[in-house]
Amino acid sequence: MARHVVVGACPHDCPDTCSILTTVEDGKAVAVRGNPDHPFTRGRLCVKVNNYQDRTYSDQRLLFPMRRSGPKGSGQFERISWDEALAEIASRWKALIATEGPQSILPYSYLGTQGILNGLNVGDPLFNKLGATVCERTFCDSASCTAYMMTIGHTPGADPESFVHSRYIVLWACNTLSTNSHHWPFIEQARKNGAKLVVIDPVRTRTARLADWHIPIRPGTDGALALAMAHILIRDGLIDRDYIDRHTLGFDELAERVKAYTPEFAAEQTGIPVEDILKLTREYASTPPAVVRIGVAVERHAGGGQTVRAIACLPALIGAWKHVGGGLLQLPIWAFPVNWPGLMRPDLQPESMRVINSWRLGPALTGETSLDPPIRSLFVYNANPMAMVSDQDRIERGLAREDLFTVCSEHFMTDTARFADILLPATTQLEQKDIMFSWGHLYLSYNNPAIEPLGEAVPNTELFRRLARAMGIEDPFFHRSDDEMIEASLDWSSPVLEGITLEELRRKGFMRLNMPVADDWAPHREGNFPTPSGKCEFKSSMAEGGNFVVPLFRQGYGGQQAGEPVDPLPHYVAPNESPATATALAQRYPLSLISPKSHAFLNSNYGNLPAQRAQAGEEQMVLLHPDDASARGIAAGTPIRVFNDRGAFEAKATLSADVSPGLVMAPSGYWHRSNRAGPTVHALTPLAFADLGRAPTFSDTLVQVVAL
Ligand SMILES: Nc1nc2c(c(=O)[nH]1)N[C@H]1C(S)=C(S)[C@@H](COP(=O)(O)OP(=O)(O)OC[C@H]3O[C@@H](n4cnc5c(=O)[nH]c(N)nc54)[C@H](O)[C@@H]3O)O[C@H]1N2
Ligand SMILES: Nc1nc2c(c(=O)[nH]1)N[C@H]1C(S)=C(S)[C@@H](COP(=O)(O)OP(=O)(O)OC[C@H]3O[C@@H](n4cnc5c(=O)[nH]c(N)nc54)[C@H](O)[C@@H]3O)O[C@H]1N2
Ligand code: SF4
Ligand SMILES: [Mo]
Repeated sequence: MARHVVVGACPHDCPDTCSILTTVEDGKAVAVRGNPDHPFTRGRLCVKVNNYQDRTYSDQRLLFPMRRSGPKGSGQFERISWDEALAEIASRWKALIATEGPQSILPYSYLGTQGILNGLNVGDPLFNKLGATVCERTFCDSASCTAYMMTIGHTPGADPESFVHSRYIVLWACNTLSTNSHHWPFIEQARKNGAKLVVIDPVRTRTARLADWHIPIRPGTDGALALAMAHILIRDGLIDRDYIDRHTLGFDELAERVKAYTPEFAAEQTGIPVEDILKLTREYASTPPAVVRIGVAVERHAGGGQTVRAIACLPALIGAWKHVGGGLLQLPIWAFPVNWPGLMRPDLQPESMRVINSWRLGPALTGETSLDPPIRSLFVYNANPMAMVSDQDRIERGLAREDLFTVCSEHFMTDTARFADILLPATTQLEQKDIMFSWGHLYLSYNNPAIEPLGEAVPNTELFRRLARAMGIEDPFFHRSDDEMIEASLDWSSPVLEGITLEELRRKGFMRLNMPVADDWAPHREGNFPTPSGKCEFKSSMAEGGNFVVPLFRQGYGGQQAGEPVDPLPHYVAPNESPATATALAQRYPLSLISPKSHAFLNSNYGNLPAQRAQAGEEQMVLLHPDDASARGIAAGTPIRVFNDRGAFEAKATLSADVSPGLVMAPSGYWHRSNRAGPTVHALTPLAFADLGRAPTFSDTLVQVVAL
């Protein structure tokens, strides 16, 4: 029996980007395990991925191109050849381009796979070349990143491995044990050395349960807490005046601004007692090295951007950046010298480019956003909007349109794929080649394919080569091999790639960027922030012009609209929908609904697979406080209906004091077919954007719950 081990990397949109060893026997992948040599993976994969071969070999896999044979959304398809599929797509698109113009085509994608080749940008050059509508992908972290850039620039921030040196660790809206679990050993190591772990989260999550101090907070009010912390630090002289003088901009204005944000104000907004706000601030200032790790969840509210602005000011105020293991960790992705323009090819976009935001898919498809030309063809890959995007009812009505030609490239018949006219089979990570950045550590990874593609599945790179050919595009750029694309995917002249060769990377599967070792590296000890001033900008010079586009967050990825005025100083923006801010609405819908990540699903991935469903619970559950449940006659395990004016979904009640009264929590990722009545949480969430980066506000949602 021929048996060998192939080194690869996890494809998922997850900060950990684990190094995976796949055992292959006679051409078949029989097991995957975490690479013990990878300093972050440390030999362990999570519950989502530790049976990844079952995803690859699942009998639910789409392995051949198919054409719809029943009504839209019926899930009835018949097998066709790739030639037939490509010919049909090309003829429909050519006709649309000739009659209605290329903007009648909308590509729709995100990070189904995170590989630099097959991920975010793989379709951009083709759709730009065609002149299609550009989909602005602000699914995740765009408010946060815009705020972060405005304050400290595109720095990787504190090295996640340097947390072992921290003495005070704040996990702010981050459920590390579920969503970033390979960071946990570093935090535990710090705790063995005496560090204190604080978790700020409305829910007593599995991470919060293990913390030294869990601070429950009302959703969407973190900005008030951070601004009050700045207020206390300045008022009580807990700041590092020397660091502020040398390495920050706009301190006097910030000091003036935060005068209004008293601990009493913050207590009223957040529900955290004044004493706790004082204690948190004093401990944070007096226990160096102090570090904050912010999760993405903090941005999903009206004030998501300003919240991150305020939090990003705190480390500079106390000089936390001076210490190894101090500062702020958001997304170290900025360390990777990815050749974004080479991947996206914005130069191919026509001047008259039209942009539609990914969160506005529903109204764009139904025609409620008036569009000329209307969207006549939708091409979905690496995304599952029916499960993950607000305004589910409109998305479904849009997808059901008879005059919409929908193509979907997928592993599985997702809630979105069911509505396709043409379905195209995509390879999984075991069947494709890629090179990977990480947004949770500083190792570049290489994914060697472990097995041949199953059936007629193709990697996204090959999909777009085929589509380009079918559309008559002969430019060699569109026909580069995967190896040629890998060569061009990074800026190899960057100092952080010094000493890294593709050959070695391919062999080892991962290499740390050429950056100082975590153990004696404080990246901003001497300032050197990659902002226009080189300082931490309490008062943002990017905002002052009211005209900035954050690098990477250009059209096509998402970000602040050039020209939109932004207050240069951080300030508090209360949630759009909360019992305190929407009092009339709260009469009818008194409960706040949040829908964070499920422990066993990766966004909506694995929502159809048995092992992960067994772990997550077969059916959507909703966590309710026992007082809220008994007031509604709801017992544990009872079927319930969660609703507001926008829609409703059904679920099973789980009663627990892990949520405060007034809060309900529904883990995201469940598919329609596993829900009792079809719709999922996004039937209820709003379309409003947050204050920066056109991020979603789906956690600003008021609902009512009744027993069924
Ligand atoms: N298991 C698992 N891991 C994942 C994913 C997954 O789906 N499943 N998805 C990946 C992706 S795409 C991302 S972006 C990351 C996200 O990683 P995280 O940011 O950790 O994700 P969430 O679980 O959405 O939110 C974290 C915590 O924030 C809390 N929270 C919600 N609203 C607020 C608020 O207003 N204030 C505060 N302080 N806390 C709040 C939630 O209760 C939750 O416990 O995870 C990645 N990893
Ligand atoms: N309620 C709620 N909504 C949320 C969130 C939340 O926490 N709660 N999180 C938000 C965030 S942070 C994010 S990042 C987005 C995620 O939104 P999406 O990226 O749309 O979510 P996924 O479920 O990861 O969908 C990716 C799809 O790509 C497919 N896929 C995987 N690999 C490949 C491939 O190689 N080729 C092709 N063609 N397809 C592939 C998968 O099978 C999957 O169906 O959702 C956002 N929406
Ligand atoms: S999903 Fe995240 S934690 Fe799980 S194996 Fe992949 S990278 Fe690692
Ligand atoms: Mo995300």
